[in-house]
Amino acid sequence: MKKIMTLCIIHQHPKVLLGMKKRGFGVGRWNGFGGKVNEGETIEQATKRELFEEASISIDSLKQLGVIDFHWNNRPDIIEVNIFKADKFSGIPTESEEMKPEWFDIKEIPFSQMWTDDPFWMPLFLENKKFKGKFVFDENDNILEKELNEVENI
Ligand code: 8OG
Repeated sequence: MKKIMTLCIIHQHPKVLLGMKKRGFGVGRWNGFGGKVNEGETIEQATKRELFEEASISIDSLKQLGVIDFHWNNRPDIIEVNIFKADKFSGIPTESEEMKPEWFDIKEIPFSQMWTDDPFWMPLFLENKKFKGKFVFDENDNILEKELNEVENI
């Protein structure tokens, strides 16, 4: 089964807003904000909802830059992560039960404490390039296969 997920990173050059995931899937890693798309919601609505739930900030406009399918060699499910950028927001990034927000200079993105695929697509993201990809992980989240292509349209 394919799970549709969202991921949103606020990029106010030269900084990005990430959050330390405090519980659940991806715990202990810095990431953008996001989660599952609920029934009856568009992907964009889910992205805005998750950003508000996890960091108490609201966005009006957002731009989808990427979509990546994640597979594991020991699991049947596939995760489709829709990756968005926003540059303006209202509210003050605030720690929630799930995430602790923090700004990082783009030269100091903490890749060693992030998902192992992030260093591959983050440079495209930072340059506002659109991309599609597929990563296959083993049970320890090491990359077994990767495909990543810049595209004209998502
Ligand atoms: O609702 P939950 O906290 O489980 O959502 C997981 C979040 O993690 C969601 O925003 C999507 C995101 N995510 C993955 N896989 C990967 C990945 O490989 N890299 C990054 N950066 N984010 C990921 O589910």
